[in-house]
Amino acid sequence: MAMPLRERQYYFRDYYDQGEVLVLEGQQLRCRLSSKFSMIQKYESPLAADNRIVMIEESEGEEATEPANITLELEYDGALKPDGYQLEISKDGKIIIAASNKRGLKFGMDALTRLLSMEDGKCQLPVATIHDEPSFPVRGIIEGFYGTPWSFEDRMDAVHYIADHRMNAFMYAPKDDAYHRELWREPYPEDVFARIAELKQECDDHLVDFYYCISPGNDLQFRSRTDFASLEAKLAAMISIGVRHFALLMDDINYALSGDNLHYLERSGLAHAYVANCVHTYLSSQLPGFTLAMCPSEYWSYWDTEYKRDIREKLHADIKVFWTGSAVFARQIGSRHAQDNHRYYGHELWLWDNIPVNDADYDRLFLDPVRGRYSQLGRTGHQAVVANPMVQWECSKITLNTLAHYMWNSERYMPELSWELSVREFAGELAEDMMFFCRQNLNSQLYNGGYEELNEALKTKDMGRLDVYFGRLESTVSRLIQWDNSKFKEEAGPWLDRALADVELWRAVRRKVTGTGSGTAGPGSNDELRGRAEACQAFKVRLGSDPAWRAAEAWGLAVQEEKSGYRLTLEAEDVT
Ligand code: 14T
Repeated sequence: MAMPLRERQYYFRDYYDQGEVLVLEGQQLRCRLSSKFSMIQKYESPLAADNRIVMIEESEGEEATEPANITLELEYDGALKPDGYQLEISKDGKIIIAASNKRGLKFGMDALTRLLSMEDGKCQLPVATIHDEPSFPVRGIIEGFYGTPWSFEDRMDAVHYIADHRMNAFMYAPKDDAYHRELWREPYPEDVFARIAELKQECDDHLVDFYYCISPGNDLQFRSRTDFASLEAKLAAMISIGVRHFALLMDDINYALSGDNLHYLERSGLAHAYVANCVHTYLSSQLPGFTLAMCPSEYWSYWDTEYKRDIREKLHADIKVFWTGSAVFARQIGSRHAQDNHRYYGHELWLWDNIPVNDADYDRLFLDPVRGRYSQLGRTGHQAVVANPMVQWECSKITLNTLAHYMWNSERYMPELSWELSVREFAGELAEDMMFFCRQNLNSQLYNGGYEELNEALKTKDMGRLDVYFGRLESTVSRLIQWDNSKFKEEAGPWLDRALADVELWRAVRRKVTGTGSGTAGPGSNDELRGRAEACQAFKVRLGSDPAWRAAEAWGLAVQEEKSGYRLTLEAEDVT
């Protein structure tokens, strides 16, 4: 199906057409390629990711079996921002893609793929002009959470996901990869290192920048030569497999200096600037071009401090500084905080966005869109936005897709529309069910209002509405359980099962309060209620909307004990 006009206008920064359509014979776009982008023509071959688009070699003398049906010209345009592109599809069957780097060409080709549709066995393209450029030069994912790190399969998939969503960076920083933090001095075991090398290669093949991040802050002796040698060796190993982008992370450590560190370095800001500068010097001696970012220990406050001043004054000007917006999980990152912190840190800022990470809420899934980020963050010193995802990679895709929209065009970002598009891309025909499930699983760090329809029904203790709600929950979840995305089912399985346990608890509550059923056992009894409640409690996970316990609470059958814990209040068998 052709991409609807509304989506084209949202997805591309500038999109113009006059409603004209170019119809081409055949089921494929067969391109006669002429490149002025580069003399090295093989650059262009990996760019066509879709088998509906093929490049035709029309060498002299021999005729190609099937002739080209379009001319594709690739051009270099230095006025375009890195990763940006211009795409022109004209009436006379000529397509021009201009870009200032390879990634821009790739995104131009991806745009062409999105616009291409098949109608009656023929190719259709809108006669259109597109000008598309990103809001931030660096856009991506930082695997930076606590808990079980992603598998290498997940990471490979994440790299493809990044490349397919106009992002360009994968940052490797799993807190519980021992060699990243705890044992930062130790080299990687050979087999793990081989996997990292494969991952880096996959990044190269998909035009994604691989960042290796290291967190030595827990026990680094800042002036120790052996410690710095360990750090160098770790970086050297990465350099040997072609890594050019690095970050030094000083977050979540006890950063008060003691012993020699205190004696020689005086303040932690000076110490952190010092070691980052040493790394910078080392990298300069090894590579003509590289990126170095650092995450300060004070990465989440919105006020100025002595620590920030030391970073501002002493950190090498080329080193980028991460921050998360205020309070680690920033509900809002507005122009004021952004501007202030840009001044306080005095360096290019990189937003480490703690969305949709759930390592502080291991019992929850977060499936809502990013909200509350300043639309012009890119104009207040921010050159990067990277998202810290959930332990569950597949489930992170919904939120990450909305973040990718924000990263590409923050000025136009619309959370609800992005959510809808992302859910549709993720779940296809099951989009409606998925959206309902998403709405039960909103990010508790950003929002804690529950699910609207449920709230209303609970407020008025409207059994009819609650029946409808729980009926919908049951049928939705039953369909999701039968869906053939096995990865989703594996990750979200506990939450899907928990939803069904909630439905059963609701039914027990309902029978209890309406007095259907009788006796001390069986339907409507306290025993039944206890059994269903225990079944819910046995889960380590819960829906954000917490429907069944809240229903029990509404009828005085349960009380909330702590953030997520409920207890039945049945004392004797005669409670009604
Ligand atoms: F470096 C940072 F920008 C950052 O966010 N660091 C960690 C991060 O690894 C973690 O995934 C994230 C979400 O929990 O928050 C930071 O870690 C924290 C933050 C806290 F507020 C750990 C404990 C906290 F109390």
